[in-house]
Amino acid sequence: MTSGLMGNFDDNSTNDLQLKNGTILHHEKTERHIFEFGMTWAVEANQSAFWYPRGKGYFDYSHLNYTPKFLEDADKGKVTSAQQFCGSEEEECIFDLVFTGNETIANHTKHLGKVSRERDKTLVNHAPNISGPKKINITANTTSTYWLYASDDGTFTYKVLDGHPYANTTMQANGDAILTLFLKENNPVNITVTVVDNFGEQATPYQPTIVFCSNCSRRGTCDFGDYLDDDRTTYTFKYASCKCGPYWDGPDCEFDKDGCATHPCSPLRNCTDIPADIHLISGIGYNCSECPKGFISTNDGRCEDINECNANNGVCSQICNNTYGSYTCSCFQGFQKPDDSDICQDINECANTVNECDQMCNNTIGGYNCGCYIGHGDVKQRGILPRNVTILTVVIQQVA
Ligand SMILES: [Ca+2]
Ligand SMILES: [Ca+2]
Ligand SMILES: [Ca+2]
Ligand SMILES: [Ca+2]
Repeated sequence: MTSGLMGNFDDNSTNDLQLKNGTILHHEKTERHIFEFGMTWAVEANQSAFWYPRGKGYFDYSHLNYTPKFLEDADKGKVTSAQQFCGSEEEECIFDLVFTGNETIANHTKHLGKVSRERDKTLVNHAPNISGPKKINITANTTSTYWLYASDDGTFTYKVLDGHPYANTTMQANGDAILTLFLKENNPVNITVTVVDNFGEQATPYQPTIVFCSNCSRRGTCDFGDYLDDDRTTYTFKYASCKCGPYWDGPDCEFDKDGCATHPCSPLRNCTDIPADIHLISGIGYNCSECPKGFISTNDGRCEDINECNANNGVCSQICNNTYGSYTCSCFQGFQKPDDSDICQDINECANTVNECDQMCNNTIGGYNCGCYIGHGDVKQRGILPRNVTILTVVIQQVA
């Protein structure tokens, strides 16, 4: 434990003034007592640890016989009038006025005392603190409010450093403040707020990250947890994405959503988008066309080929061939049909070179016969016997 002129640092203020001989000055410590206490600790010539210039020594720097003036010994009337002149708390001023009688000196002392006390207060002053939410969500053209908190060992006021005129603060009786924000434009802004205490000392400024939402064209909702990949983004200013719902699309819900984008219709059906304002009412975002001609819609919405041959033979007179999306009609052998008709008609083989008859040709429905003139060998002998051909003997009358 330390001891001596500076006390003994035992957290007990009643035993601080201990004389060198061990006596403790307890009560009613007058200025004289305190002076005498100090003098008991005065260093003697053989105890000095100082180095002195050549030719000088301890006694050149010690005035052991000097006794200062003590206010308690002064004339009481002078003290009272000095107290009135200086103010009862201004001890330095009172002392100087009592012993010099000079008001100019006393006033100067008073001024120095004041400056000194102010400096002391500044030295022990603590800087204020400010805090608030790290992230602030702002929707365009909408007022947002957040709480700010500050603390200090004295009084303080809030001050918006950056962000005028978008941000302002309203201090509450308990020292907290409401930060009110209103942003119209969507270009990045910085908002910094601080508090300044009664000594003019400023807190480390509070600067939140702002997440700004365009308001999604008033067609969707802001997603403040999901940022847009916007070139204007800064460390403290982000852009919230929009959830546009089923009707609208785009970063700001500015586009009509294409209901056909996900190809909702079955193959062969055409998809037509329905405009958002109608979609909003009907709840339907697209239209699927009917199945094309030759197809029929199944229960699950697919388009299935119609087998036209199942009904009335497809209106074909002879052979019906189903195809994907249509059908064709064709004819048995010996029949043919014009391109523009489904009706098969007999081919008159005798009227063209199709027949293989040597002498006589007789057309039949679906075929033809060959015959020979009288006296000529039969067909077999000629080795020519076309299919569907019967032997026919015909008498040719000579025309006179
Ligand atoms: Ca302070
Ligand atoms: Ca649409
Ligand atoms: Ca078909
Ligand atoms: Ca024929």
